[in-house]
Amino acid sequence: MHISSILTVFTVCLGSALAQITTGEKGNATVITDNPIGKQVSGSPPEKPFTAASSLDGNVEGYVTVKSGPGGIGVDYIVKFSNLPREGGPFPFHIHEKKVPDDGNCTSTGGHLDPFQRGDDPACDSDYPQTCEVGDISGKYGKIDKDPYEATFHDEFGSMNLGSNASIVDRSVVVHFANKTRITCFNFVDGTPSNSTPTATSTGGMTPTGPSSTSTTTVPVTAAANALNIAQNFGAAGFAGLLYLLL
Ligand SMILES: *[C@@H]1O[C@H](CO)[C@@H](O)[C@H](O)[C@H]1NC(C)=O
Ligand SMILES: *[C@@H]1O[C@H](CO)[C@@H](O)[C@H](O)[C@H]1NC(C)=O
Ligand SMILES: *[C@@H]1O[C@H](CO)[C@@H](O)[C@H](O)[C@H]1NC(C)=O
Ligand SMILES: *[C@@H]1O[C@H](CO)[C@@H](O)[C@H](O)[C@H]1NC(C)=O
Ligand SMILES: [Cu+2]
Repeated sequence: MHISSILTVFTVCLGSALAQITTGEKGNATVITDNPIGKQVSGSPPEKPFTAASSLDGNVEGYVTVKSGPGGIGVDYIVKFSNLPREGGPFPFHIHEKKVPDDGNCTSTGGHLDPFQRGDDPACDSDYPQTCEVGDISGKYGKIDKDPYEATFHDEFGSMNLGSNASIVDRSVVVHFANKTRITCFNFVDGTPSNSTPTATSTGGMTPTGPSSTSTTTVPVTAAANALNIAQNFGAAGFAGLLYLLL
């Protein structure tokens, strides 16, 4: 075999290996560097699921909190889900493009947040998160595979700025069965402690509440553990603010 044919074979193989990475039609996701320090949003599932199933008792509980990453680079997700259906998992979850309307219809949230037009087929390669849909959280970081499920992950591609094509704040979260059926969905609200105290006004079942509302779940939490939880989720400053509100 001539060197040139070996090189040709090598080049062809390399080419097809690279071709297997699917990227967005508009390229790879952009690393976001201008997220406002301290900005945070949070949301929780409503009382009733969108799709009821015999394997589900009430609705999925928990929250998704998103905050600006260190130095304003990307975002940190703090995720907790419990009371999941007893079958039909593992459960994917994503940031969807549109907010949940007042009627709670999860179908109306559209598709995944996908400014670079990657699409969800074929499934994204989590080794290269920049090639995934910005909103494909479980594609990049894993599906909900236990109950309770708790995870935190840093994502460089989410924006906390309204108006950015990768903005998370005015979107929704959808939790699915493995077969893609939408179980529940919810919007984000500003994750300031005043919005997540039990006294926050509610306009109905669809209004998401912040992480501290998880104290209403059946999961037993001591006051101290709950305080720690709040402190971890809101940071020291937010916690001080909450204390101020309580006093
Ligand atoms: C996107 O990222 C992948 C993985 O790093 C890389 O192979 C590919 O060349 C990148 N595509 C573009 C258009 O930048
Ligand atoms: C999807 O999975 C759930 C849970 O197993 C089941 O209740 C539902 O009927 C399935 N939906 C479809 C369209 O297959
Ligand atoms: C939800 O909205 C979709 C279209 O967005 C519609 O086809 C469907 O009938 C609605 N479902 C309910 C339960 O209202
Ligand atoms: C999204 O916004 C970023 C930052 O402004 C920009 O670099 C990128 O090209 C935009 N992407 C698309 C698909 O419009
Ligand atoms: Cu989804």
